[in-house]
Amino acid sequence: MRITFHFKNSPTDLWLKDLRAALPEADISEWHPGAEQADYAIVWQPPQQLLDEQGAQLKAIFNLGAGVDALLKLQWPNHLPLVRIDDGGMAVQMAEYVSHALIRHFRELDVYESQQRVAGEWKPHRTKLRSDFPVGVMGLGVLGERVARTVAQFDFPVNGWSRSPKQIDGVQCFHGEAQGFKNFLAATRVLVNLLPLTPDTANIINSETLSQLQPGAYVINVARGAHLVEEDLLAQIARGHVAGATLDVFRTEPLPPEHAFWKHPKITITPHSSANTMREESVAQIARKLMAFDQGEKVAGLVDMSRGY
Ligand code: NDP
Ligand code: OXD
Repeated sequence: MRITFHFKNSPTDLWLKDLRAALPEADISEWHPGAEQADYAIVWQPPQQLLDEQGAQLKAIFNLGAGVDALLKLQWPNHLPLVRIDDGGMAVQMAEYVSHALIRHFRELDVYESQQRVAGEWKPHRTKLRSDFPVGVMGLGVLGERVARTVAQFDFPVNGWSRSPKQIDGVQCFHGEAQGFKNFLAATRVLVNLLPLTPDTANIINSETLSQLQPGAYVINVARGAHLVEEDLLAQIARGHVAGATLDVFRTEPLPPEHAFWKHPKITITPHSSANTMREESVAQIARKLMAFDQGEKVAGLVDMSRGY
C-alpha cells in the first residue's frame, strides 16, 4: 500500500517517522508535484494540485484535523471518501480552553490582572451568580458535547444546539433552525461556537443572533473565523449588549497586524491554538482507521459530503 503525506507549513519528519512505525507494511512518503500515485493520502490543507494529480485513483483521504472546510473548498472527486480526526486529544484541550475563558470572564480574573498590572490596586469585586451566566454551546459533536459536559460540572446552566435532537445529562438541548435556534439564543448569555464551517453555518454569529443573546453576552469562538461577522461583534460590544469575546479563530489567519481585535480591551485572542492536533494520538487513530477502511470496515469520522461535516 502506498501513502502520500502532506502537512501545510509544518515540519514533516516526525510525522513520517511515526506513521511509518504505525503502518510498517506501507510505503509512506511526502507528496510533491508529480509524485508516484498513492492508494491513500494523509493531509492537512493540501493544495488542489494534490487532488488533481492523485484524487481520481485514491481510495480515501485522511484529514489531520477535525474540521474539513479547507478540503471541501477544493474541487473534490465525487467518489473520494474523506475521513477526519475525531477527538484525537483535542476534546480535553477544548474543554480546558473554553472553561478557562468562561471562568476568567465570570470571575473577572482579567479585571484583577489589569488591577494588579496597571494600578497595583487591591479591590475585591462582588461574586456574581452563575445562574445569571447560562452558557450555550453551538455544535454538540465530539468537541461540543465534551465542552458542554465539562462546563456543566462547574454548575453553570448549560444549553446546547445541534442539527439533530440530543440528550445530554446536565445540558438543555435545542435543535434545528428557526424556533429551536431562537429559543437556544434567548436562553444563553455566554455563547460558545463549536460548529463545523458549512454553507449553513457561515456568518452565523452576526448582529441578529448576537442581539438575541441575553444582555451582557460573551462570545467564545473556537470553531472557524468565518462563523463570525467581525464588524457585528465590534458593533454589539460598542453598544454594550456584548461584554466581550475570547476568539481563537479568524477570517484571516494569522490575524493581520492592523486588525482592530489586537488592541481591543474587551477581546482576548489566541492564535488558532485552542485544541491542537496531537501527533501521537492522531497517528494511532489514522493508522487504525486506515487499516479498518482498507479491509472494508466502517470507520468513525467519515465525512458526509452532502452535509459538509
Ligand atoms: P462534529 O462533526 O463532531 O460536530 C459538529 C456538531 O455541529 C454536531 O453536533 C452537528 O449536529 C452540529 N451542526 C452542524 N451543522 C449544524 C447546523 N446547520 N445547525 C445546527 N447544528 C449543526 O465536529 P467536532 O466537534 O469534531 O468539531 C467541530 C469544529 O471545531 C470543527 O469542524 C472545526 O472547525 C473546529 N475545531 C477547531 C479547532 C481549533 O483549534 N480552534 C480544533 C478542532 C476543531 P448533529 O450532531 O445533529 O449532526
Ligand atoms: C481542526 C483545527 O479542525 O485544528 O482540527 O482547527
